[in-house]
Amino acid sequence: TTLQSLQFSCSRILMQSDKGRKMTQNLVQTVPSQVRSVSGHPAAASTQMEVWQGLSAAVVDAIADNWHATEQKYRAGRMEHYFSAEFLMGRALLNNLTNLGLVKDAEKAVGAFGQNLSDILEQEPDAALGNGGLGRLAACFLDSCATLDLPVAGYGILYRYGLFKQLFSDGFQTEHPDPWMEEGYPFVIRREEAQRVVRYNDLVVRAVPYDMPIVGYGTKNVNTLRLWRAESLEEFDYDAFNSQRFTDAIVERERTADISRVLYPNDTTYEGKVLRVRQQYFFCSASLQEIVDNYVTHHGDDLTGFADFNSIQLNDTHPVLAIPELMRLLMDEHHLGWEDAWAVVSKTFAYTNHTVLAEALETWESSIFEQLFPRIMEIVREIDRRFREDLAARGISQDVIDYIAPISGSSVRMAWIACYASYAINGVAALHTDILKRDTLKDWYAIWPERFNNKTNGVTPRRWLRQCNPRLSALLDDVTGSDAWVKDLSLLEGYADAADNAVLDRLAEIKHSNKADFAAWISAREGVEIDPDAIFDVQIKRLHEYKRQLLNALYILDLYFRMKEDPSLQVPKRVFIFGAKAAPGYIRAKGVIKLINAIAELVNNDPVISKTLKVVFVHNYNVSPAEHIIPAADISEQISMAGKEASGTSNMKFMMNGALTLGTLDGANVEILDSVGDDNAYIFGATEEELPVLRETYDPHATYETVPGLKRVLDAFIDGTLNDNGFGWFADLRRSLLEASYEPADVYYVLGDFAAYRETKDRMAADYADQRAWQRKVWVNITGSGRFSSDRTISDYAKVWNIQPQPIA
Ligand code: NBG
Repeated sequence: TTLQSLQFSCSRILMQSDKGRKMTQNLVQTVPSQVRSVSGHPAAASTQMEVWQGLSAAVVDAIADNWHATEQKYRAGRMEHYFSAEFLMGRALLNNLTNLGLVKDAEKAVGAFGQNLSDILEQEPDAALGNGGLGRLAACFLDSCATLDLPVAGYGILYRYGLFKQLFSDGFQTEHPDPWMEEGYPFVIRREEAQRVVRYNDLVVRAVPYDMPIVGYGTKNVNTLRLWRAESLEEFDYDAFNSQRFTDAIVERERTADISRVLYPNDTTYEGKVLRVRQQYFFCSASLQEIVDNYVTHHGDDLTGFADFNSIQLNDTHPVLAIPELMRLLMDEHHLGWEDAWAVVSKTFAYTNHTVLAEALETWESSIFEQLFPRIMEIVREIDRRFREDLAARGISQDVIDYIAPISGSSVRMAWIACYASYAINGVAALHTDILKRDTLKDWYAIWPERFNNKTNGVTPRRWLRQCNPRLSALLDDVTGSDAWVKDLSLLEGYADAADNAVLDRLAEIKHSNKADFAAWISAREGVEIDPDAIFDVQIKRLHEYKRQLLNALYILDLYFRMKEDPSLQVPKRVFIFGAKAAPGYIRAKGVIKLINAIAELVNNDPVISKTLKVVFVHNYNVSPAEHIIPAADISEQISMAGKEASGTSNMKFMMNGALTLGTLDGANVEILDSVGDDNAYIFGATEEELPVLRETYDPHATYETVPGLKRVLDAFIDGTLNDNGFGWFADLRRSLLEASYEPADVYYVLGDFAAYRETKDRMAADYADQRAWQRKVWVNITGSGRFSSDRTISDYAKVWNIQPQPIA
């Protein structure tokens, strides 16, 4: 099976088309010497890892001139700076080869000394410097900015350990470190000369930048992601070392290294507060120092014009410390008065909110700020004082002022600082932005409505279609007559009616081949055999109660019981596929993982049922697995409780790859439905508008008693059918749905939506039998996905940012 999976990867690569995309010299000449210098051996005697290193170095070599030219050009003009604690980049090599049109060359280059490109690509670790949607969005945005020649740079942290590696032990999630660049990573270049010093009250550290080239598709421009790494001012304290205090000498070094050691494995809330704040300040301060210095170099030392040349997007509240830090730099180091500095700051920042979950609006104890950087705290207090004055003068009530002031008692509220200082505030889908205006940020909206705007998320069609689905990509080339759609996905709209039977048949074949490839991959990776003729029904995203993986699990268990009860029941073949990590401290989420694995065991080991149903939980879900899963999916599960998923982005990737949405009217699902129409998506469940009314009379226990099948399913949690090894987690899950004394029962309306979900999902599976009709829907989805390209999102942002394309000569 490993062989199969390799052959599969191989065919994927060979299918890549480089038509007209070739930008640089032949790799066949450069690769062998790069490999030799990495390994110290002839290329033919080098390991696959060494070949990966050498080929990657050759790619960096191929883009070096353009990268430099792009940087020079951008730095002299107006730039946007994208500040984000997370960039979930995934693998770089194939993406770069694809964008540069060098896939065939690379094949040939490594083939010349007996290597196979697909094997080489498998050597690369995922750069998992993000948790989920928020970090992957940042990565898609960088791809679009480069492809559109926009002067945008990303800034973040070079975490030594990315998001934890997930394994299953007895069906339980276990977490393991992810030292992703320990063997060397050619796609980040250390810029010794550009290092800065970041000062805390109790620690002074060096911030050393590592630059990652961001190669655009079919353009010469190469943008930059700058990731900062913390290092001690001196390698270690020689005095301590010489006087035999070895430990002391090392302690300081480790305290510094802690800052860029590990990404926080949490989607919504954060632990390890002091360290977390230290990290946030670290990359904000270093990045701002650089941006300010660059301004001085090009425009002189009158900083009042700073915002004419610089704008900064705050990706959620994690980089909000940049606001007081820029105030500090302008006042303390460049001698502006408060008013002038504030005038600059309030024209510089824009803020993206990514969630309405209350626990995610970061607040920090002011004591943490006092301890780490008293001067920043002083500035925050002054922002707070002036804010209160400002709002009182506008006649805002004291209640409202107290509620939205930057400081409340002993806590500092990062979202409120962002809202006050930013010239623009956006949500990430139309519904989400509405909820912000009407609810989460309503007091801000009342005062500054002009600041609010929507930017519906998008995903890059390069990685998420061109690169991961070469078969479909080739079909789109054929139907549209060129690859122009890769840079302008909206072109596909014009072909919505172009699907004759020949195209529909090809669509079906493509999906089937992708599913066969995926079956080989899953067999090698998870040891489960699945049938490509089955319906592949997929839910991949972080594990969270609001995303309702539990609802999906209830359905599967109910279907299992229905089939047991009535062996004559006609059920189409199905494979239910999951991928999800739970935050390590989020026990209930871990309970759902164990539950799904227990259901998988029950179903897959049943000699009769397993002929029709299979359940697969893909461990360590990440960007690379997503690239295998998405092209093979038939059904895209987007089943969050309405009003909770800000946007979602896997919904867009699935749509682009021809999976049909089974979803609630939540996040960007609303816009997907708008794009494809009622006949081409499967929508169910309570709407965000209906929920408050429904809740007034909602009785989960009555639902459990009356909706056929629910009682049987929930009782299986505790009657020994499913086993959680005595942890009591399944009983807890059941209680969370049923018992009001425990906490408000069924907060996420799982039981309330169950009947509608089951009806819709059953109907969807039945519809699959008519392949012509199904493929027609698939085609409408693919051709209607243009507005979910991150190129569209970024073009919208570019207007807010007031930047224009700057192609290099
Ligand atoms: C996530 C939302 C998703 C959204 C991404 C990108 C956080 C805090 N939010 O719905 O849950 O698609 O952000 O905007 O990770």
